Amino acid sequence: MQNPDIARVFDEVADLLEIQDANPFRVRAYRNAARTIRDYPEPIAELVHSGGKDLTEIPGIGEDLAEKITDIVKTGELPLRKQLAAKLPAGLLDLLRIPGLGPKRVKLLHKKLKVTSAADLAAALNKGRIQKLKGFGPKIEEKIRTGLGAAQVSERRLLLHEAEAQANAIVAHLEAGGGITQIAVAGSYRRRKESIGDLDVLVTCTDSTKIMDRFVKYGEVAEVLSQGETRSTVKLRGGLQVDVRAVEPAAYGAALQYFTGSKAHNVELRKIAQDRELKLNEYGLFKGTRRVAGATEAEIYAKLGLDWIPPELREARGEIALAREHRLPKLVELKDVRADLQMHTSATDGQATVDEMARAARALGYDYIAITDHSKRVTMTRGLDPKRLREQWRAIEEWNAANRGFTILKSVELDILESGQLDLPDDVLADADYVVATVHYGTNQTEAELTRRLVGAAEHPWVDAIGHPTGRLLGKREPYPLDFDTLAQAAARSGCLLELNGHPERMDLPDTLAAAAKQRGVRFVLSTDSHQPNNLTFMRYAVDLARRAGLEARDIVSTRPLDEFRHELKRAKR
Ligand code: DGT
Ligand code: CA
Ligand code: CA
Ligand code: ZN
Repeated sequence: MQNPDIARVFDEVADLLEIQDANPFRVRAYRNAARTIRDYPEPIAELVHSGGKDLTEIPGIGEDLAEKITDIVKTGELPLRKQLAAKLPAGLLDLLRIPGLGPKRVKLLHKKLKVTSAADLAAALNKGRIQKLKGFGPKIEEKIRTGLGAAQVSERRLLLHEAEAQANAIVAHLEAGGGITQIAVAGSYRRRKESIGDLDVLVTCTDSTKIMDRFVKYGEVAEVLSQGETRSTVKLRGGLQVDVRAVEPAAYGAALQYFTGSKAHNVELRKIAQDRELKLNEYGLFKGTRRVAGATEAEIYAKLGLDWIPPELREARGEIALAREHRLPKLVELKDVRADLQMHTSATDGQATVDEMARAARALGYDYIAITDHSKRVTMTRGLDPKRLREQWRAIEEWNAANRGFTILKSVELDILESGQLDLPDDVLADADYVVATVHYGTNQTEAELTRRLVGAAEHPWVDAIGHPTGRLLGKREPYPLDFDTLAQAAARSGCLLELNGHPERMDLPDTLAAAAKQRGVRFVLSTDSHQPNNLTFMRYAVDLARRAGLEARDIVSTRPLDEFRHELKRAKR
């Protein structure tokens, strides 16, 4: 049982409570618990089994939650979840998986229209009864209609972060059995897409039958879909499907290339092979029946006249032409990153102090960070007014004076209000080192209104960056309507930076938009949007995003030493 599996139980409890009109604070407590568990860097099940560490030492986990976690790990179930679910029709929970439907809307559908299943929902849609409900406009109705079709065919995709926990555990399980010479997780996982359909594992080994036996006996397997000598497929608890294929060493590179994809990239590559009268498949690159390459990816690309292409770029978006012309970008790497420019503390909705966040960031090797607690409009988090913000800044100045060699920037996550005004006055913003502006409210406005708000903020003299620019929450909330190209042009013109937020649920900017913004001349910063020290390692996902967008270190201002970084900010040019 991996952390995401445990977290999912708590998320479901929160959903069930919310549908049943429970106290909002109780709902929030379970949501926070789910987040804490999902983000925890070590497998919690192992802590439970080893009994070494007291779970209540994990920030945000008290006695009650610790007991519940232990129940889930030991029995695979939580009595509370069962009790809550038993009070509702079974089909109701399935509705939560339909895009556009959260607990609040499901509750309304149930109460007002007696909807208890996807079939009921379809019927209500067809009778035009949905759009008459409060909170269900024509846009939502449309989204539900498409979602309802999709929900029946496709299962939920996992966040990269969740898939990574599973992938690491499976690789460790297989390796522990011995006999493996090479192993890789290919597919969208290796391309570092923000969400993953299934895991495609490749191995070379001495005895493939033994590996397949060990694989299907993995403790998290819920169902063995097929088992063969060289290929097996299982479904894990929680629904993730995993394939393992054993290949011969001479074909390992070819298999890795083929199963890394993307499909569109492979199709283009195969055409190039055909043009050279070669044949490319998962067993190798062939001239007639003779294999001319196959052991490594690099030799396959080389034989096709191409530089080796980093997996993150293999989406058939022009990377093959660049590889032919030896013009592939030198993609940014995690070690290039010198700063993390969005994080929260216990002053608002974070779970650690400024000092704890700074020490953890310093331990990761950064030179500087920005503490970006919310501004006052974000009342749910007790956002900071000018007085509290200036108090925090004074404490930060003292911290900086006492700690040489690492700098905390005085900053704020500044809310861009519904009116387009900013949430704090200019005299306060002028005293910050760095200001990142974001939209949290009024996201039901029109595209024109939202674009005007964001462009206005990007052009404001004291706004250095726009944070999580599209507002999407993966699998939960669609991006708000926005003319992104207009924002990108405004950002490029004014020198406003755009944030690549690597929080696994955000991954915002999306890779394609970041690539487009680069074309417009925009520069970027990377952040984790951390709410506790453990989240700081999410930086690797911000780097994944940047790499998928084809960004180099020079496109990202937070790869510079602090004095250069300050110099590059819009406020330095006044
Ligand atoms: P996912 O699992 O939906 O997140 O996405 P992928 O990219 O991992 O796709 P998946 O698991 O269906 O297949 C893994 C790779 O195998 C895919 O990226 C490319 C390769 N592949 C699968 N089917 C085909 C195919 O029909 N033609 C070609 N050329 N390649 C394929
Ligand atoms: Ca896959
Ligand atoms: Ca697959
Ligand atoms: Zn935010």
